[in-house]
Amino acid sequence: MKKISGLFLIAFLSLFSLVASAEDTTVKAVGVQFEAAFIFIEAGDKVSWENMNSHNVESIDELVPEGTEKIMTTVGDDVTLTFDKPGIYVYKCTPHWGARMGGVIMVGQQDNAMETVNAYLETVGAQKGNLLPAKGLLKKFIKELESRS
Ligand SMILES: [Cu+2]
Repeated sequence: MKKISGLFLIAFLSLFSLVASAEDTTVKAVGVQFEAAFIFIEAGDKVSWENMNSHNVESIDELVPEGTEKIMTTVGDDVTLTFDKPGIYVYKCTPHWGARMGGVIMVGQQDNAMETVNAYLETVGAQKGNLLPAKGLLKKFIKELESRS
């Protein structure tokens, strides 16, 4: 049997807690970060954001599955959203995007996750501007994906 790495154990425990908590994942705003910044859910699951007193959730149009409805919550509101469509969603906190406050939600098993993320990175590289803070976020997400595979 292969050695069980700490990361594997953490991934396993997160998976276990996802199952145990019945499809509702909580993301907490701490300072100008979302914890956890990267979450993995199944289609139809809910995500709740807490401690959002000066924060919000805004989907980044270029970095979500095609045909996704825009997400734009009110700054200060704790919200719960349901993700029905599989894919990879990148979102930001509008007021703190300059500080790279954002996150990534992967909905469903994505066999082409790495390709999708690389395509997102190309889009960021081509458009720059307001998309630039997504670069570091996506690179960290790649590391997370690698640690899970
Ligand atoms: Cu914020």
